[in-house]
Amino acid sequence: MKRFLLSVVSAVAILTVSAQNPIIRDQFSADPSALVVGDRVFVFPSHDIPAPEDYPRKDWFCMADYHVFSSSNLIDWTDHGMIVDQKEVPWVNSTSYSMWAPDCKEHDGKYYFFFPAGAKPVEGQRWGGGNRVGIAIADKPEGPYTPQEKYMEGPMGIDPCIFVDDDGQGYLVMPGITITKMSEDWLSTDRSVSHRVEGVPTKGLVEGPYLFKANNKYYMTFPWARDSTEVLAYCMADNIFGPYEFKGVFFEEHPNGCWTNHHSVINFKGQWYLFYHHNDYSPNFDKNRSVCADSLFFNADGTIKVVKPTLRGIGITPSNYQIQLDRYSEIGNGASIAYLNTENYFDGWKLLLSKAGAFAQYNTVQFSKAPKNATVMAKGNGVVALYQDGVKIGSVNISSDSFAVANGSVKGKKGLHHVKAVLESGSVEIDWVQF
Ligand code: FUB
Repeated sequence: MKRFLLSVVSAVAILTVSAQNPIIRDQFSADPSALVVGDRVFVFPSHDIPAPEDYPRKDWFCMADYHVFSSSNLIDWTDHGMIVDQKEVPWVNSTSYSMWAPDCKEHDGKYYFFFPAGAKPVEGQRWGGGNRVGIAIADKPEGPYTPQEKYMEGPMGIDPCIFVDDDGQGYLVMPGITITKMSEDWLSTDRSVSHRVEGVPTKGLVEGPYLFKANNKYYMTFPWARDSTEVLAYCMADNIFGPYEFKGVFFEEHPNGCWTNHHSVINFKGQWYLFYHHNDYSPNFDKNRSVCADSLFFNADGTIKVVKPTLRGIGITPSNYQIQLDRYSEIGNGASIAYLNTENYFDGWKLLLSKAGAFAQYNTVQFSKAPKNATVMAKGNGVVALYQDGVKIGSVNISSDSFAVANGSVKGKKGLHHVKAVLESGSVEIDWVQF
């Protein structure tokens, strides 16, 4: 009955959000594991929540369930609802709030969702059951998922990752870092075929391993607390069981001091993408994080180019969407951004243009027809000129004490363009622009 209810919740809790970075805007989300299924990308993150009454650790990670999200265009993300809940898994301590980084992969036509959680205390003993790895199985990536009655025998700890090699063989990768062959039914591992990865730094915490393959090379990537907070680093090998060689850092520390990072890498329609997290919607508490994504590129020798996190993120934005200029590709001449509402950070950001020449550029906008009108949600007094690829297409006069829509005529072109807003006079705040 409980599982039936969970399926019903999953079936109705569908919400579509349109996003740049962060890509998930209706809740906190962390530790994203992305999976390509056909022409969609599914993201299985963990779900940070502010600590409720029955969880005493107000300064720590607090995670009670998992949601799954998907997108076909990397811009519109659908929340398929909750798929696994700490209260619904027989072996999980229902008040442990420790559903940390998960992973999901397809095997024999079914989807196997691997998740760590705090196990119920062992009967007759005083101590807890420790962190174990559980599996929930579904026919479709969006669920509904049915959790196994028991956790996997063997692996203990957090951050399970499942890697599927070209021959279909699955491997469980755990922090340590170890790679262990999965048994045929994917419900256990064959511990006689296991390898400890060499080359991994021995100083500073290493967690969240994510193994992927590109151009016949194995990339063992992992968050690493090199100095004060986590960077993303990697080792490379020609064979699944190594030898692996340390290749360095491909994502630097978050400048604002967000302590963790955790990631996954996919190739979707020929482009590589990195999914990771950062505490955008919780600037004062880095245990409430949000999933972001950016493009990833390789050097000619197969090493990974350093990924620079952007606000613009990935995907092509249709011109008739509310284009969030505060998620800019480039900004200059004194332009800045600020939260719209510091009482509710999920309201997002605004762009502040306060002197002539201040600008923000937002790249890759698809105009399905030549734009004739621009709508700007803004406040203040001033004139904002709009450009396509450096060519001025018109301007909008803004004159309002509170956020209101202002319209202006433009004469632009159809096709894929970079959009730029430049303040010509006055001082304004912009929430979004639409064509
Ligand atoms: O989200 C909780 C933990 O923080 C993850 O399991 C780690 O990888 C780190 O991101």
